[in-house]
Amino acid sequence: MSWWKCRHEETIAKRLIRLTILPLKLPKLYPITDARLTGLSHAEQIARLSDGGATFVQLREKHLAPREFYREAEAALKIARARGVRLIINDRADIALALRADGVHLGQDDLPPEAARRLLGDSAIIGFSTHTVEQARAAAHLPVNYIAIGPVFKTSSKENPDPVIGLDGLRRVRAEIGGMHLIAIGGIAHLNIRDTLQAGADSVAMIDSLLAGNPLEIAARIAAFLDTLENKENLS
Ligand code: TZP
Ligand code: MG
Repeated sequence: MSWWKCRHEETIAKRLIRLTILPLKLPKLYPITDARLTGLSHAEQIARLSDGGATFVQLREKHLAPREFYREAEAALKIARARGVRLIINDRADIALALRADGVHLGQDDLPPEAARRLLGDSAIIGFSTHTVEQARAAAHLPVNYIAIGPVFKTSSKENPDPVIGLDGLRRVRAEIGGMHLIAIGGIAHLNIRDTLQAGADSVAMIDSLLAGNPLEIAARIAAFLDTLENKENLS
């Protein structure tokens, strides 16, 4: 088979895989857990985030062994299921599969999204982190449900973050990825949320703005962000 025909068939195969993934309506607010920042278990964080109205949460754990992360995720999923919260597991497609969580969030060095899709099936939610316009452009052809781009602004929640892409970078990504759901991450707060959405983000993912400070205030912080996001006048 010629090189050209082979590449052409590969492109068609990729498009067909993308077509089997049903478009999902994802919420505008995407909280991410952080056990060190809050001093709370992931299950407890899910409960507080859900008290404030969150319905879609990512479980992110960078310090535990896989077995401990599995146990934490298992407990968190019980709470999530009881409260109708969709739970996405960061990094670990194996843990998402074993627990039948709602999906997985993959980074550039994790399992390739195509492989995670084969493991988890068409109905799983698969998200993919990107840090540059080029990475986002390539990700638009992958069998994922959303692309995350960031850091958009300076962040203190990630070790060794990539360079910030700013609102201009976010706008360029929006222009490159067609209708793919785009989640902005990194340093999102009340003062920049409006500009972030106007630059083309469909949703905002946050750690610090929701979880730093008194854990008793987590639910109120979520509720305040949801209020801002639901009240279009705040955003236009
Ligand atoms: N990826 C890019 S920035 C970031 C991740 C996980 C951290 C986001 O946290 P914060 O506190 O909302 O900046
Ligand atoms: Mg990762």
